[in-house]
Amino acid sequence: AIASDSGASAPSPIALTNVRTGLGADAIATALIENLYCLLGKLPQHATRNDWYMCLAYTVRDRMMERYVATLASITETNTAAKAVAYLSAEFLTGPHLGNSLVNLGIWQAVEEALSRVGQDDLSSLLDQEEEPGLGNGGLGRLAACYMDSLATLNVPAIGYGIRYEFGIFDQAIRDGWQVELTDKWLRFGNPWEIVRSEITFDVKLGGRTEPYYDEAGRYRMRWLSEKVVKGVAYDTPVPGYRVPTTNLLRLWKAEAAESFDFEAFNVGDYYRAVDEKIASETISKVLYPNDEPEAGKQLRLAQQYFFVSCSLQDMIRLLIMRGKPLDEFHSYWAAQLNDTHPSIAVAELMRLLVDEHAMEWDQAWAITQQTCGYTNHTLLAEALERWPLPLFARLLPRHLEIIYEINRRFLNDIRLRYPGDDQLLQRLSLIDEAGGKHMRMAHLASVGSHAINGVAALHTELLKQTLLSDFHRVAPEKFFNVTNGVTPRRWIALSNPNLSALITRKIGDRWLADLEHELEHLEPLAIDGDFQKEWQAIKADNKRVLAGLIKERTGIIIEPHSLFDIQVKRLHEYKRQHLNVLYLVTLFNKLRRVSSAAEIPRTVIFGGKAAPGYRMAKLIIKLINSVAAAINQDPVVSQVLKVVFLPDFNVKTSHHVYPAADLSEQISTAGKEASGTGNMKFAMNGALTIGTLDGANVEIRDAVGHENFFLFGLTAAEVERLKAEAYTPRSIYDSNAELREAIDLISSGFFSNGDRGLFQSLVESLITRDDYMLLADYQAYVECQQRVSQAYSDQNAWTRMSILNCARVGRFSSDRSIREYCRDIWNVRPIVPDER
Ligand code: T68
Repeated sequence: AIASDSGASAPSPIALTNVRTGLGADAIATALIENLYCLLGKLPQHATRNDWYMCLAYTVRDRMMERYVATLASITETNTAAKAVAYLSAEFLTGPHLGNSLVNLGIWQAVEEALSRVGQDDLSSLLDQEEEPGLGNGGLGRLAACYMDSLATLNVPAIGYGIRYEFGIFDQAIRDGWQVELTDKWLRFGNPWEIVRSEITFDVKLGGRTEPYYDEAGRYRMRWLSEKVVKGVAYDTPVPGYRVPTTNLLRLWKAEAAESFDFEAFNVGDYYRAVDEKIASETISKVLYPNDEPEAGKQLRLAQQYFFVSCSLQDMIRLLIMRGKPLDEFHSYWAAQLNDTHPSIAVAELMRLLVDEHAMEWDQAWAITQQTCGYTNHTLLAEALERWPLPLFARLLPRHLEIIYEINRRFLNDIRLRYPGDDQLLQRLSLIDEAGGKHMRMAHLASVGSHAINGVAALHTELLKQTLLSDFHRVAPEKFFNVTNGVTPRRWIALSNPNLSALITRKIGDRWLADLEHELEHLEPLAIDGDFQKEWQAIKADNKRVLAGLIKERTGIIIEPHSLFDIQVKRLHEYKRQHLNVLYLVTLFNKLRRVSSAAEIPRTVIFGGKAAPGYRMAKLIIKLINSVAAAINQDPVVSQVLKVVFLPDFNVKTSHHVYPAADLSEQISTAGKEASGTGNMKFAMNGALTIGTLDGANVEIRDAVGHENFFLFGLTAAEVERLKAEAYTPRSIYDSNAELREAIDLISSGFFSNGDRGLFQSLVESLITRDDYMLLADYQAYVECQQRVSQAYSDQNAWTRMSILNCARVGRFSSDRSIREYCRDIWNVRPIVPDER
């Protein structure tokens, strides 16, 4: 057991002192001072806020180490026989660690008390001090972080494997309404949460050529003579479960130069070349790629993917051997999940390691590979699918190309036997796209190499089976699963909405945070309880005041906390249709300038999100939002009832203040385009009502909360497809809808751009001529739906009842439920509680 202040601890092989483990305020206060002296070398009177943050972080990390060591032992010791999960992901968007750790360890109050004993009364300012690791773009990276939290909470041994980017997602500033990107120097002041494992390193080969040879047994084999080698070094971050003995780890790889230089042999020139090579090696883990970037410069991205996958698989083999298990039982001890295709080179790399490095027969290696791997798809958008030009692939990974050709040859042979004469089918299934310049289809590699393929929401999985992977579904239907996404209630309710959390606990007890699916629904009867409604409203009002303060601080804009907070936060993308929201705002602006606004329900419309640096249309939409916001906020009449805010630099930390303050959640993507969405779940859990299309997990959220508690509008995915097939003509909608035309014409007129009629022309053109994302088709339905929202909000009691029901009924969108499904359907792993010493 963890030694505590009060109780005696069980005998431990290594005696840790109370200062390192004690969970009471005394021990924590002592530890803070010790760390201040011993780790930071400071006197309390000279310590800065960051010093206090650092020593608190170390103090908290210390308190995870006993469980972390025990959990790691369960993955490395010979006498434990549990299967573990390796979650392979190019992104982990963890957000700040401190607050989450306090929640999961259950030491929030003890830490507050300890801090006040050492003269630090403001925990929240220390929480604010943490620079978040922005090692992800958006939903996919954040999902990986929620899943790590749930794995630990469910006592499933797991390692999250990824890349320790030196620069994460850029920081966003807004200048003159435009997005400006600033580098994210998150490691500037050090990272107290990670432990460098200098002894855990692997060599990763790149480039060069292959060569056949005969081994000692006279067998024909292949070897890879690489052009260069880089070294991966492990950096571990503990991932504590919520009040359980398990603390898993995130193991992120940093690229360094392989130390193979013979310094004595160097002359001066070679010395500098050696340093150049060091720099070149380190670029591999330098920077996170934004999504939606165009093809160029992609070689480095493939190198990043291969780099982290190779280190991770080598590490998994090392850990298996440490446990004394033979390599042919690899799949009995590891379930590897591929988070989208970014780690899909794992299929070829595992084959290479087993066949080339460990001399295993192909068939056995292939069976192991397939049984080990599972593939999660996160998108159907054609432009987002990973395809590598063959020449680029061959240059970087010549041996993997050969292996993939062999996988493909065997796979297509098998298909040929089962479906004789269907050459079209072979072409469509092939791992190689022969059309145009040849490409490697990574989704096909992941599908062939995995025993399970899953989509991330019911609708998405159906569409996956019917469209993108329909041929794979035809030849191997048993591989397909749905696992609807989920989010962790620890971060997204307990940490970000502490007052709501306390209220819920007061009413239904404290089990809900560990069992959202079954416990949260006990709130339901309270939806019509007048006193409870008042408390609910008061908390929402408080949260709105906090967000209003943050907005004032960041943008200077003063908003009315009693207005309806209508929020759309997510990455900027045309399919997410932030500009549909803008069309509605311009329509409302036109209306409010004409007629008295006395009857209008006051609204504050808040946007947040980053655009990929190379995505011009997305950046133009940010400029449009800011331009329309300026006009509305300046208008003396309209601004009485409508304010528009673009909150800069939306990230995990900011989002803690956003979801709890929302009345209305905007989930308005073109049906069929948003695989799942996860922000939609965070909003609903915090009592926001959704205005949304039948897309992604919205469908399931609506079914869960009740159709009468959800504002639905727009075309279905099937209707979108049908309309597209019938030659959709947005111009005819523009011609026939006067309000819409007025809104678009006002944008074109230069009204929002100081008379510059050219500024938004490309955006307007694309809407009127192509409208790929069907904004005009859904415009009228959206405007009318927003009117229903306003009407509903005018009855505060009815609204509050709906708000409570939204929260009470979304328990199934806990990532704990998702992870249980992965464990049961895909990984075949069971919880094990590590030995508490
Ligand atoms: C998101 N995908 C989906 N991709 O868009 C969202 N892409 O519907 C879903 O809820 C979420 O995944 C979790 O399943 C992404 O976030 C990326 O960030 C990304 C990053 C690099 C390359 C491509």
